Amino acid sequence: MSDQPDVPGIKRYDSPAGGWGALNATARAVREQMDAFVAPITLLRTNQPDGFDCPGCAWPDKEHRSTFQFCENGAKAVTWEATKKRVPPEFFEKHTVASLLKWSDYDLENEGRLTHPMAYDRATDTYQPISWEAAFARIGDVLRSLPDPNQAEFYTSGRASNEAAFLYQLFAREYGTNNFPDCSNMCHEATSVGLPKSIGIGKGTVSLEDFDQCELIIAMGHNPGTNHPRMMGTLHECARRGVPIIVLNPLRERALERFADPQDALEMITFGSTDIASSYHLVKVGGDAAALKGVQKALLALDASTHSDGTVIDHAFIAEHTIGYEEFVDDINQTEWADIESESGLSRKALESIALAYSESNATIVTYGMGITQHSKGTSNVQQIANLLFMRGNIGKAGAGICPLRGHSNVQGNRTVGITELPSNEMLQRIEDTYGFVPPSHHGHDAVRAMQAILAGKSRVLMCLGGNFAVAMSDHEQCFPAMRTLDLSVFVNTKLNRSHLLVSQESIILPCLGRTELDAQEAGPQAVTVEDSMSMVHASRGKLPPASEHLRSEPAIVAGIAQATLPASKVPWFELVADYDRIRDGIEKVFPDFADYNERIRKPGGFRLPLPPTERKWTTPSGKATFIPFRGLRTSPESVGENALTLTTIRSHDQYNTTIYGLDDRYRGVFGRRDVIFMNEEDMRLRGLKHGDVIDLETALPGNRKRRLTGYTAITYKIARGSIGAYYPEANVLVPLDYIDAESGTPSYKSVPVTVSRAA
Ligand SMILES: Nc1nc2c(c(=O)[nH]1)N[C@H]1C(S)=C(S)[C@@H](COP(=O)(O)OP(=O)(O)OC[C@H]3O[C@@H](n4cnc5c(=O)[nH]c(N)nc54)[C@H](O)[C@@H]3O)O[C@H]1N2
Ligand SMILES: Nc1nc2c(c(=O)[nH]1)N[C@H]1C(S)=C(S)[C@@H](COP(=O)(O)OP(=O)(O)OC[C@H]3O[C@@H](n4cnc5c(=O)[nH]c(N)nc54)[C@H](O)[C@@H]3O)O[C@H]1N2
Ligand SMILES: [Mo]
Repeated sequence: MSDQPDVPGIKRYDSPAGGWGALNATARAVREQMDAFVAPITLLRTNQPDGFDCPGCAWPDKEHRSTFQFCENGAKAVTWEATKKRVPPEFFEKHTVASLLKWSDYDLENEGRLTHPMAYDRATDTYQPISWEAAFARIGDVLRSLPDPNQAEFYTSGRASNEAAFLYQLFAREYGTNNFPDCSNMCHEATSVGLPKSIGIGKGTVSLEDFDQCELIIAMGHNPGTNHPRMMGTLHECARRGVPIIVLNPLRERALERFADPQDALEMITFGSTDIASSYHLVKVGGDAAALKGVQKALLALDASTHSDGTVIDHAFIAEHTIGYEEFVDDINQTEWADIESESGLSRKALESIALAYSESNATIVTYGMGITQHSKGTSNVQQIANLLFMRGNIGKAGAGICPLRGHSNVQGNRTVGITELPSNEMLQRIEDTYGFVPPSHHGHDAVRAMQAILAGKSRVLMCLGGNFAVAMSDHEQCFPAMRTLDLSVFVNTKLNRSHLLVSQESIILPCLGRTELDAQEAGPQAVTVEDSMSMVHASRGKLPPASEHLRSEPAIVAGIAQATLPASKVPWFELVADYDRIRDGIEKVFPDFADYNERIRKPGGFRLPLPPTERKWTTPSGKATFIPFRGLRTSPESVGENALTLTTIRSHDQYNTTIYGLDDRYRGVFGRRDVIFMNEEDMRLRGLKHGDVIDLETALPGNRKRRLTGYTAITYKIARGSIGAYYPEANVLVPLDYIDAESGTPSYKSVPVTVSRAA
């Protein structure tokens, strides 16, 4: 890019990921947010057996030996929560909601921790302090006044502990609804819906030990250097052991190319690094299903070749453990190479090379993230990965399996303890047996349906246990005004965000403790529990003094609301909250997989929930692992308009979902700004654009409303042809609310047809 014009804030970044850059950034995060004295102790407690679980990501720790102290983005998550900055009532006194709406997401959260319960006052357009009891009473009054409990929505973001999430679903169910929109609906829902049909359970099957034994890793659609930073330690180890790592990603991501482990003294001293990817394939955005079909096709050909004589495919595994193979093979045979190449953007030769490497590995793990799930065929994408693994018996074998990279640190746990809009009869029966009320059995709303119900005026109350629902959702131009039409919105949060400012008839902010903080209840300091990406459940104990004496824990807030809403409740809310062991006893009764819950979490490292596929037990309707063919190749609908490109929306290195820690995206060479569009040089040339041109984007899907993002700077990047990238959440304005994966309801945030033009 040497002959490129200079563009402000865009610089080449030639260093490996990790290394000294990461240590510097960690130091900066500490300096900007925390007391220099408290910070080191806090960071050292992260992911220690008696410390707290890092709120940064859901990657497990080996034997719970923390490798945390050098994890840059973990440090950002911790320091952002444990910041010394505060948002007291005086702050709200000084700033009207109208004025705060002009602030950036970064500025809003960077003000610090919320300290008091606050209620919106329309006369002054400000939030005013309210007592906890008055807030609970008001919420109870409004909820009780609804003619139908299904007019309330109970959103959860995956940071909530098992204890908080369990109480929350118990409350909403006793109140009378299964409306559980959840961040998971925007995230790994394609996994939760797709994998049970393939393998019987909607979770990953590998453990960290499998990475010690694997012979090949295929990494698809995730960016671990930024989003699963502790996974880099594992990948680094594997790469050093000589395990090939094949990457499919439309963008060149530095951490997947080269990484210097800050814990490796030699690498640090010598400014060395380790190559991570053995081969890197710039698959088209949305081209994964086609790429996987290509690999499958090449694998079938290898198996049929005289040389291998039917030893490439694990025919014994397929015969004993699976159904649907013939139909699956038929579909692959009908798929033409020319179509596979044009849809995936990868050459037949490249896909054959992946198949060859796969055929030579005795134990393969496929890891994947949002690049696979957030498509209109996300569920099928996930099932294609399972199909590929079945072909060589790579599930239920040491060193092999499927590894979805979960998002929020406890998003998987929330699901396990009952946050679901589609409750099973078994769970409902057990709730009834345990607590003595009959929970509703009809299906409730997921995230998109909840927002649609709010838009239609059918849902009147929105309660949010964490998160930033309106901003995380697609289609801000529709969703933001919809929030204002509610009778009541309630936000349990640690920090101020834009959802709070889209005030309803009434809005209440309830400030809660974070993971890092001491949670003292009647029986003394409490531990909460979380489940990581590998189904390990363990305790988390905060130690820091709370950000304000007025904060309450999430379980206590849920209990307060529940008691005020349901005065005749069958659940002894305050008794449960006095000692979280009692909440866990309840979880164990409703979910028998948690047998001896309290005992088992007292052991360092906790315990693993049962994963039948690891023993080749398939809890599918047929009792077998199931090949599910993917008909056709396209993962997004035909675009309208000429010359459309496919937009993917991604996270920068300085962000946690809608939380913007800073304005840099170091590894992609972007500094101090987020208003950029990553484009392939050839795609730019064909449109008469050059590096640094200011452009407008418009969604190219059928429909009559124009969705535009204007005044963004196009920059050349190593990205697959036909694909462009922009940051989430800014680009959410381009994603129609109903543009979803029909099977799982997941918004197709990662394949939006758009046209680009020079800015007007
Ligand atoms: N620091 C930090 N950590 C986080 C988060 C965070 O925002 N910041 N978020 C948390 C949450 S909730 C989640 S869900 C995870 C998200 O973790 P990721 O899944 O890694 O998140 P994304 O940034 O959305 O990016 C996905 C990657 O997929 C690639 N990609 C985009 N489109 C496609 C495609 O069509 N095909 C393929 N193969 N790849 C594609 C992008 O180039 C990018 O490298 O991380 C969690 N951890
Ligand atoms: N275009 C596009 N949109 C996306 C995505 C994408 O890739 N592209 N990704 C989607 C995904 S994967 C997800 S998971 C969603 C994320 O959606 P959410 O989970 O709703 O959003 P977050 O940004 O993680 O929530 C941030 C807020 O959480 C609060 N918070 C932080 N810690 C705590 C805590 O301990 N307790 C409580 N109660 N509150 C806390 C803070 O107040 C902060 O403002 O966004 C989705 N939206
Ligand atoms: Mo997520």
